[in-house]
Amino acid sequence: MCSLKHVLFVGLLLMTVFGEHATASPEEVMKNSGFETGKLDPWFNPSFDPDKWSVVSDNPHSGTYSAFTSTAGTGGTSLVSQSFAPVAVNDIVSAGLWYFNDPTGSTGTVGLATLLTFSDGTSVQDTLSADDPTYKENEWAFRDLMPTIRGNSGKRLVEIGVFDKLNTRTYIDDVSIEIRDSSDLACYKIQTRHKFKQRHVTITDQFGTFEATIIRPTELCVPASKELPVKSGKE
Ligand SMILES: [Ca+2]
Repeated sequence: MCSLKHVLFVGLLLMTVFGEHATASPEEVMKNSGFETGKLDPWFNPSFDPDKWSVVSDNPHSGTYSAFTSTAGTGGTSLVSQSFAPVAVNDIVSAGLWYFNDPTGSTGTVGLATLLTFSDGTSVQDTLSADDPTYKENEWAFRDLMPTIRGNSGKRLVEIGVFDKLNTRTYIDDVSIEIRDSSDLACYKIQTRHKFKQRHVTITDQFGTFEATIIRPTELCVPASKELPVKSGKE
């Protein structure tokens, strides 16, 4: 491991030698995440569900449409789901949805529930309690699913399903799961040629400390996540 002095030197080197920073954008897993096709597909209701979700245009969070169900007066709750190719939990960089609960006739202690199903057949429910300070009614509010998803590290997510609050009129919109691109490297192009010998360096960023060897580099890439190796470009 290098001394602090060495790390500081590398920091200065990066500042003076390397210029542009480029990194891949996260990739959206969900299809029709904001219901802007005007149809539910590829979202689906379980066949036994009597209070099916549908796409409506009277209360979007963004765009023109959102998904809606009313279980007010039925005493029930309703699920809408989407399946997708397995996604490694460790690759997920963000996950969440917007919900709008109109509490007419509302009962029950669960404000919003999201069912997360994995490729091994297990599932967990992300539960937002109706007495949680972050729970909202009669306004659009965001539910971050990452704390629950992070608790299932090592699994592969294959389906997400959203329940409305018991006995409530509920809208959802912009349901998003983003994964990092597998080639996601933060790359620095060298704009000024400095003469120096082969050099072993240590690079420290928000993910930790990495060892690298620089030999007349034209570009240096460091991992955008800690699972990826350091790559050093050569002339
Ligand atoms: Ca929308």
